[in-house]
Amino acid sequence: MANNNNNNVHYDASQIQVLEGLKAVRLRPSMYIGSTGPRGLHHLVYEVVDNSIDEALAGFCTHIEIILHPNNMVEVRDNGRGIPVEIQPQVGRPAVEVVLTILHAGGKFGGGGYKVSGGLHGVGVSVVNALSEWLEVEVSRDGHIYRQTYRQGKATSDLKIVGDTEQTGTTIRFVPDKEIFEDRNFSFDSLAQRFRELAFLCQGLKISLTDERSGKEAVYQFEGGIIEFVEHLNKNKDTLFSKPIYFKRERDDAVCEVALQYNDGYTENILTYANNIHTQEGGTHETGFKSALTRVVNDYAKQSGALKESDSSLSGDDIREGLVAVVSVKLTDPQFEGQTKTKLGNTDVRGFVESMVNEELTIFLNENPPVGKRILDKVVAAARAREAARRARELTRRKNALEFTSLPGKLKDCTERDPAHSELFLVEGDSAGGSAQQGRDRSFQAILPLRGKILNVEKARLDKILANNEIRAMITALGTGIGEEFDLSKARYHKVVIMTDADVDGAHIRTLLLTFFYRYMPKLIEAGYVYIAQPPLYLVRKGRSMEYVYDDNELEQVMKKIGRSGNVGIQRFKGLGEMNADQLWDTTMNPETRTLLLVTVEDALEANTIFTTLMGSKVEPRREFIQENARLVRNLDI
Ligand code: 0RA
Repeated sequence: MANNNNNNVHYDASQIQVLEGLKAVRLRPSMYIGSTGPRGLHHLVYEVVDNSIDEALAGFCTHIEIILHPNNMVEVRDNGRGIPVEIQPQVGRPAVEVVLTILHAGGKFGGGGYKVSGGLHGVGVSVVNALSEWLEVEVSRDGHIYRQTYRQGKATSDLKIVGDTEQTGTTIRFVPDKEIFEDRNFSFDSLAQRFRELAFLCQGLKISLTDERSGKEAVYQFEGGIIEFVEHLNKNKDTLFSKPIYFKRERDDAVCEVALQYNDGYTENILTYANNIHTQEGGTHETGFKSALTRVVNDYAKQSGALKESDSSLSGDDIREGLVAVVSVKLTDPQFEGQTKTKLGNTDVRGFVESMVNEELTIFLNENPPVGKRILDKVVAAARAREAARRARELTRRKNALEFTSLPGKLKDCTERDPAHSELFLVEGDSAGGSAQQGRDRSFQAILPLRGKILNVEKARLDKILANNEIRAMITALGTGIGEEFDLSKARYHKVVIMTDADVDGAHIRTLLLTFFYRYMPKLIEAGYVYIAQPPLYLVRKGRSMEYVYDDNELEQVMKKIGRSGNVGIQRFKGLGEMNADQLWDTTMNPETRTLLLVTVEDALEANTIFTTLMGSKVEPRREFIQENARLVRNLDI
């Protein structure tokens, strides 16, 4: 590199700062982007897009375009004002170069104009530059197109005018550095999911994602903002009223928005955001929202006579049954706390959100009595059911203490007593249960046959769930308890294997079981205890030799290999019950030869959407989803 344009740069204090900064980022990338795995890789794109989002929030950008090119190149274009290009007096370099090369010179630079600033961890686009083997910025501004390129964060050219234009905007293209990122494969689905969320949160902003590798494309633009977000979350549900309720309030250094709508289900789904970051651990905005909601609905219930003065108040849980809400605040100076830095800490935000919801929701309910009535019917019913469930549970606890501690009769337990070496197979149907019982290695494999359809736990309240025999048997066999009383250390098996037929009914039962674990024993999934068995679909015989085949693709391969002839026979297993005990052992249960899929909950939001889509009241979307639900599941060879 004899002709590096940086040669004409004087090594003054600012230049040393640049080099030190880049070195720090490249030395410890995880400190800046979380990891150098897929998450960190995608974070690069989000960091760049966040800068364009800031420009949109400031009111100057209406369209952001993201293009995934072959050769690991990502392009992010916006039609904002363009990063300023004039010489920055303190540094003596063009502002755009400063933004791209000096740590923490990103969004805050330029002062004025920026009321709020997003950014996942607000590390700035210079971090992306430092971790890219190549980056190019193009600014359209003041009638010209300016361009500069960089390698590993260092300029490889000066900023140059390369053309003229009437437009304004910024384009950043970059290739993540392979010295930093082992896997540079961007996931269209992950990016699309996040961009959809961002488009909901930035009302009216158009975000398009084009994948030139595959030809896929997604365009998101929501004139309704978080109102449409709530509609989306409720799209497969029956709602209590047609339009989500929406409030917004602004003050000098903050804006808050709330959209909410009830459905006829029993779960609560409140998503909270601060500066477009999903605050998984909640925080002051969530607290403010919940306490205002509880108060307003209780007051309204008393005032309308649905609740008598002598009645005890409705609990927050009752009031949030079937509630879907999005709370989004944007602040000049957000404070993130908690284990994963996803808990909003700004104390004044609680009062800000709380008084808005107190005042606005009171007005709304008074002006919309039919909606108010439906909400009251729902929450009062919830309170009654909860009270009934509490009594039922207490009764069960006392009366049936024995029943819950003695193992269910249907369980064929193993002899092993160390949970770490014990496996529990949940098997669909009695006949398959029989084969599994004969085929298993009883020293460490237990069988629990499940008869008929498992209760749909999404549509039932806890009292009904606990009354269901299949579910009770499962809880008792597992030994962990359920919900708040769940205790992972009491698990009697460290592998719980769902073994169902490879057909639509099997997929349905599997989904019901997964929903149950997800809702009531999420820690069992997080601990990596839940698996899905992979029984074969076919047995292909040719003469004396035979081969098990696990899907249709594989069948095609196998048939190509052996060719069709008179002595070739294909047997299709319609269910586990059609396999004899040896076959079941060889193909599905023997640890030496089987494949198990580990169930993971990658992303609570996505899992939740999948489960609610699957388990909501409407049937059609469920069918489509069932085939896809393997997305929850990661391949694992054991
Ligand atoms: C600082 C100041 C101004 C705009 C920007 C930064 C800016 C940064 C990025 C990054 C990606 N797209 C962007 N668009 C704008 C305001 C400059 C002015 O006053 O005109």
